[in-house]
Amino acid sequence: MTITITAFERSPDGGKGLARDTRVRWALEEVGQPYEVRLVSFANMKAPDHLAIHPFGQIPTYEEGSLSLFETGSIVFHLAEQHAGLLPGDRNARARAITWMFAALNTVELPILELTTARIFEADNPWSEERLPLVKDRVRACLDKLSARLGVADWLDGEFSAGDLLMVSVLLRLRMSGILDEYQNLADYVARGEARPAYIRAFAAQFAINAPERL
Ligand code: GTB
Repeated sequence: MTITITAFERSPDGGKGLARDTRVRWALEEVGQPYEVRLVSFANMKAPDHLAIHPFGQIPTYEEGSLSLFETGSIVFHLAEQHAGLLPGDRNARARAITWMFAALNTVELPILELTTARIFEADNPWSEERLPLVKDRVRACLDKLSARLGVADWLDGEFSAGDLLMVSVLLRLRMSGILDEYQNLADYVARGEARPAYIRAFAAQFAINAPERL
């Protein structure tokens, strides 16, 4: 059955791979599933056809036969359940990998999103400069613990899993801020993720659409 995902017609990041379709593409590549992409404009995203699939009018979405999904966590989980390669077979190891998926999206992504908001959307406010260090420190408080837990391991819990896929995707957003480089083991962890052939294919596919020279 054909899998179709949605992505920005023009990602505001100009192909840096930061829009959330990249993590879905990465998961699809990890499990070896071919997919098609329907590109949507900001106006399309808020139109009834798209809202029927994504109630919040966002990307990415996932369609496969009669199944439509939204939320990257749910899409990656669905792929990981349906295909080998993203979750371990052992029951407990599988539950721990799923826990890392939630940790990436519920614990680590939140302060990172807050930092993006502070750096980009609040930058013009008179209080922005005063607030930014506080927001950065909240990111560091989270990374201190993540870095301590990862230690010298390659991945968060044994083999690479959907938990690592989401954690690396979330951490990638920090690169521009310089904070990731304060944690050598996390910077290396992200680099390991980016070096995976599946990630390279996913990145190239989104770059082909969003590269500045195409726009
Ligand atoms: N929780 C949802 C999920 O995980 O799927 C969040 C989905 C989401 O925020 N989608 C964004 C979107 O559709 C795109 S990824 N935004 C349009 C809207 O809400 O109207 C967020 C994003 C946007 C831009 C960049 N960028 O330019 O760097 C990076 C990430």
